[in-house]
Amino acid sequence: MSIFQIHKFSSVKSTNDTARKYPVNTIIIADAQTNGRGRFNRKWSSKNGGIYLSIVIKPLKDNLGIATFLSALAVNNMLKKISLNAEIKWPNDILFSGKKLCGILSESFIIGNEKKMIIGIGINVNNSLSQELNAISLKKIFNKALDKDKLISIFIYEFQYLYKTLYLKNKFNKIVMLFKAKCGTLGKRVSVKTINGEFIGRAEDINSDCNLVILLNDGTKKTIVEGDIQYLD
Ligand code: BT5
Repeated sequence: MSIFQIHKFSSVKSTNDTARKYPVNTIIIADAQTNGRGRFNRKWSSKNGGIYLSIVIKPLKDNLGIATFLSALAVNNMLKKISLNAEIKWPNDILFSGKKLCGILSESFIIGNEKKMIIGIGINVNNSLSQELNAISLKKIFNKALDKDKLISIFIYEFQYLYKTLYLKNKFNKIVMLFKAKCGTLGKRVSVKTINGEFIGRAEDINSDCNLVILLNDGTKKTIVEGDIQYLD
């Protein structure tokens, strides 16, 4: 039994915006988005055939990273169920052969005197993608169209399991631990672009606040709260 109320739309601006009007434990699903967005207000390509959904969750911890990590684990588990071994890239991407298959955008809002946390998840399934994006779809990987509704059900099942057994039980460190175990960023040489400049070093750890710890070339450590990672090796 799903604890989530599901609402489906053919097209919305952004499922994250639609979700604002709904209570905790709601999932908004759209066939397409006219104004899908990524982090830092970047555009998220949202043509028909992809999965675009947002989940309104209970704001238990003042850390959006935990919500993103939880969802990345659920997407990864869903992909495993269709025999796909994908890679999680800190902080919010799922990659396959170095190309982006899924992106996650967690946001929080204060509405009235209520705080809401919304996790937006975009997965490229049967949608076409422009050449300029370093992106890939499941259709491309499997060389055939996949049953999107079936994937959504598997995802919700996996998400609900992790939400109930870890998140609602305040096992945030366990969520970080599982994420670390699946995260391909750790150990790699990376360049990180942040609003405070670019940093180059080896991705060493993810701390309990979901931040990435980089060992810089001069031997010092730098904690990255937000940024874009590029793999150098
Ligand atoms: C993300 O941002 O990866 C978060 C994406 C979240 C999308 C979901 S869909 C449902 C919900 N409603 C929304 O409006 N958003 C969420 P970021 O790490 O900033 O990556 C954005 C970058 O990914 C863009 O600048 C492009 O380079 C690239 N990109 C855009 N569309 C893509 C796609 N469909 N697949 C792969 N890469 C894409």
